[in-house]
Amino acid sequence: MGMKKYQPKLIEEKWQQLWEKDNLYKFDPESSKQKFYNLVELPYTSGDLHLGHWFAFTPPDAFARYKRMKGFNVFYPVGYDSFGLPAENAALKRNLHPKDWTLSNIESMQKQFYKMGTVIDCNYRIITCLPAYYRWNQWIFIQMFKKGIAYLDKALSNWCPSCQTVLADENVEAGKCWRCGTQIIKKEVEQWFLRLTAYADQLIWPDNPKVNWPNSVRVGQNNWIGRSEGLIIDFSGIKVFTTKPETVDGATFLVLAPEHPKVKELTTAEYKNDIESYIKEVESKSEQERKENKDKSGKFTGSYVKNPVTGEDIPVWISDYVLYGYGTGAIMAVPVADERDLEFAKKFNLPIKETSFKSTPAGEKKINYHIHDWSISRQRYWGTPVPIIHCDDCGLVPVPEEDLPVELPYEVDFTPKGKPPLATNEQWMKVRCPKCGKDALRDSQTLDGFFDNSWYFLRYIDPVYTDGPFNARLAEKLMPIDIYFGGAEHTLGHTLYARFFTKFLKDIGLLKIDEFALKRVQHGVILGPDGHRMSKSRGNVVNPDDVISEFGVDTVRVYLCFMMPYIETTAPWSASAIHGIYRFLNRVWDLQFKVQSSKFKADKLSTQDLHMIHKTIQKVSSDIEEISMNTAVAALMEWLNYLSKKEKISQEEYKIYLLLLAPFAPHITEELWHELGEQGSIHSQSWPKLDEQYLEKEEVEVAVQVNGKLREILMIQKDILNIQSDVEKMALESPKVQKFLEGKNPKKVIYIPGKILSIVV
Ligand code: ANZ
Ligand code: ZN
Repeated sequence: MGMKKYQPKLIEEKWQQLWEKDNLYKFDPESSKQKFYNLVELPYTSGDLHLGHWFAFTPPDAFARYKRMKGFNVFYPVGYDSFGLPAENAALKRNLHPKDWTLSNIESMQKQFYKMGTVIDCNYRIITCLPAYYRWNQWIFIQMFKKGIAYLDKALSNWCPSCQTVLADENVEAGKCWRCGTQIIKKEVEQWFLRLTAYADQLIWPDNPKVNWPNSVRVGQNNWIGRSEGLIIDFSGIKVFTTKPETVDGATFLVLAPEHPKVKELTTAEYKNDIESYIKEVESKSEQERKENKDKSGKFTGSYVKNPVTGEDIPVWISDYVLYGYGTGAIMAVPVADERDLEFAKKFNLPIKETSFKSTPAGEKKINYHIHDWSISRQRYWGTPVPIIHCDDCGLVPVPEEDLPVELPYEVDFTPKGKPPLATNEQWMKVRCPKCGKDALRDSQTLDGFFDNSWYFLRYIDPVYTDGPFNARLAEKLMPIDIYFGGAEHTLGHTLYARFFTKFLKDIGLLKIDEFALKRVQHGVILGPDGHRMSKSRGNVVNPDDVISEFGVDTVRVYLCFMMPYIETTAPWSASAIHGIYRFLNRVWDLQFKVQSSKFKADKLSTQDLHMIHKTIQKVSSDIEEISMNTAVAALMEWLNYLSKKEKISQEEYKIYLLLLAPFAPHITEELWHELGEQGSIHSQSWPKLDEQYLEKEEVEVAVQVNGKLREILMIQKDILNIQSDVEKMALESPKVQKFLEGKNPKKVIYIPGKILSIVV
């Protein structure tokens, strides 16, 4: 006989150890069952699993358990995104080495995952900062280099003076560094780029994609890519890009970006000082600021060009609202048709002229993209070394494959000094050129962490594979990812980069798929009890360890599934609600004492019992499929209320209850399952089968009028009640209605959902 009282502590550790001992969650990639690749974005190794991690991982874990019970071969790995600036900054602050700091964080995070009671098979884990992983970053980088997708270039870049590194545009927030908040400056830096623009067209989402990604993500990515078709038109040797070539007759001046190379030759002596001081002024602005630019500023160069349609001489100005990195870096201004141009014309008293909207001159067709090539290298230490050798004679030479990995040296002075830390380790830097054998130098930059996490999901499949970046045979079996959970902050950036890598890997013949994930689900954010984002400085951080020691893991898991919808919502932590969940599990526990022993089989289930069973099976299953965990748990609470009112409950209904609750509360259900005398784990059972005959057909009466008179009452099923076309079709097919239509087509049909369908003939 088991415990009288629910004591999560005694149950939870016991089962976690038994599950591990029995290899319950061992994944077999060769299984003949249908695969299901369930994935959550890998966590960054910041130290502890905070409540946000628990919220991100718990509903997916419940989902994975449900899919297992539905008979799928579920693959649910987790790894550690462990390179990057935060580790380096944190280590600097604590006077530790980033590697030591990171590896000890991983150890504690690993323990916390274990404590969560997840179904994750830890044998499939990757740690991106270890050579076994990053050698394949280097391998992929070299393939990209050979195909011209990775290239070295000088570019005016966002530079964080405090972190002493280049930042990608997405990492600049309102002109400031996303990490440290320092004002970004512009600096010309030699760096590596990935030619994202070569894939821009392929990355644009079609209207009806074959995969199930949220519309908001697809629209966001398409806007970011920003494909735009137009013409290049020549104004006395200055080329402008326009999407409205039909308005050339309304172009009354040209505006060049201040960085445009022609500015110098166009500027006349009289305006030289003006122009030069304006250029200085603009240098400090970020691209984002320039795009948002509210108050127009600019200067006249003193020169004129010919409008190719009207033949008039029009003045040439410079202004920061024209970006050098887009189109040709020069525009024709049409104040009547373009608001920014109008604002500029008004401010500087420039002419405003009508356009015929028919004045297109011949020009060269051009497709532009707003997205830039991806700046991928950082002038910092804690990342994958760029596997390229700089030789005075041979130029850029990739490290031969057999010499990979180029290991990141441990002994490096990584305090920011304005030159990459790796460059300070001369011994490491010096190398022989693989082509000519002369003295050469390594590349001193490292890859951005977003490189690591653009393909990690392929490495999970066989983390110890040595013949290539990933096991292509198994990848063919297990890819694409069936559901990819993650944060909304990765709409731009990570998920687009991963799509880009997928397309590149397909181009070099390693993959056969176009998209890496069939479905994308973006979770919301859990706030502190005060309704603000949890942060140490606010003192509103809820520590999962504290709550677990008070209520147990299962309560926290059920709470996280129940408190709010998983998908893109925010809600505060509620201390009273967690008590409510704890009471709920206690009631589930106490229900065992009402279970009829199987000797009393005669005690049959009533029609209403059967109805409750199957209604709940249906609701919980379909809600879990939709990742609507909160409503699934609510349905279980409703059924519990029903069961609690009964004198006795049957083994059969209690078993089904436990099976439905198992994905959410794996420990308590396992314990109670065994209390019922079962031998195998509840987590290896099949999901309860729905028998539709026990579901009430939920139908609603809808009155049908023809020319204002009631002619028919239709019984409409609830699920189509709001679909006018379906209800209308049923009405028009009804013989009673047809009689009054007299073969005529309805002139007008008005539908008040759930009430009246009114047909006028
Ligand atoms: C004349 C015109 C008339 C324009 C009109 C628009 C409306 P998208 O759709 O983003 O490609 N443009 C071109 N290059 C630019 C640059 N480097 N910086 C700022 N603006 C630039 O927009 C293309 C339009 O944005 C172009 O068409 C050009 O203005 C401007 F009624 O030419 B248009
Ligand atoms: Zn050489």
